[in-house]
Amino acid sequence: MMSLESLLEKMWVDYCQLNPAAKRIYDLFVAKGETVLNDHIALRTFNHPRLGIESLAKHFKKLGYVEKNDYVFVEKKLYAKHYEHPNTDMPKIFISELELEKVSPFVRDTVNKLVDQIPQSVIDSETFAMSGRPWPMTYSLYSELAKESEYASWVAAYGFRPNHFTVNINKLKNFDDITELNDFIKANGYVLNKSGGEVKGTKADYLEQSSTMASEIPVQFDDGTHNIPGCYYEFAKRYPLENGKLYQGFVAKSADKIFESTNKMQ
Ligand code: OOG
Ligand code: NI
Repeated sequence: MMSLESLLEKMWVDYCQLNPAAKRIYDLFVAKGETVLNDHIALRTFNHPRLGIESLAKHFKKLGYVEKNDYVFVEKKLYAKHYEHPNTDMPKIFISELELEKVSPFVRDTVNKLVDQIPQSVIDSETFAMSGRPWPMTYSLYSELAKESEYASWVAAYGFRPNHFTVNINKLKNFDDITELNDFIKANGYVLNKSGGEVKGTKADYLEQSSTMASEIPVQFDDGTHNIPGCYYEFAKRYPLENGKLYQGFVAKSADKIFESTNKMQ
C-alpha cells in the first residue's frame, strides 16, 4: 500500500501540473522564506451509489483518516463531510457530492451514463482521488451541464482530482492577517473570489477563508480543446475554541461561497 505522504505528494504534483497559477502562488510564499503547510485538500464527486463521498473517503480511511463533521448546502444541492488524520500535521480532507435526486432529469441521466463507464478497478485504486476523468466528454455537454450546475460540469470535465489545496495561514511566518495575505495575492496579479466578500467567516466562526478564482486552463474534449475554469488555491486561518485548541471544522455559510471559486468569471 502507498504511504499517505506519497499519495498526498502525487495529488500535489497533479494539482500543480494542471494549475500553473496555483504553483506560482505557492512559489511566491516559498520565495518569502515560508514553509507552506496545507490546512485541507478538497475533492468533489456525485452521490451515485458507486461514487459517493465514501468511494473517495475509503482510500483515506485506510491511511488513518477519521470522519468528523458533515455539511449541507441546500441551494447548491451539495452535501459534504470532512476527515481528519491523527497526525495533525496532515491536511484535512473535505469531500463533497452533488445530490443527484435533487437535480433535473437531464443532469441526473447524464451523470448516470457517465458513471456507468467507470471500471470498478478505477474506483478501487488507491490513487482514485487523482485519477482524472474516466469518461468521454464533449465541450457541448460540459456547457449544457454548466447551465444548471457549475459543480456538475466541473466534475464531468475533470473527473477525480484535487479541487484545491489550502494554505494553512496559522503556520506562515510573514502573514498573520488574512487581509494582508489577500493584498499580497492581489498585488501579484491574482483575482480573489469576492462572493460574500473576499474574507469568508470571522473570528467568531473560528475560521477565516479566502480563495483565488480558478484560472481557465485548456482541457481536451472529444470535440476539441477549450479553456475552462480549473482549480483554485485557498487560504485558511483558524482561531482557538474556548478550550484553547484551534477549531478544525468548516463553516457551511463560508464554504457555500468558496464553491463558487470554480465558476466562470463574468
Ligand atoms: C469546496 C468548497 C468548500 C471550504 O474550505 O470551505 C471549501 C469545493 O469547492 O469543492 O473548500
Ligand atoms: Ni476548502
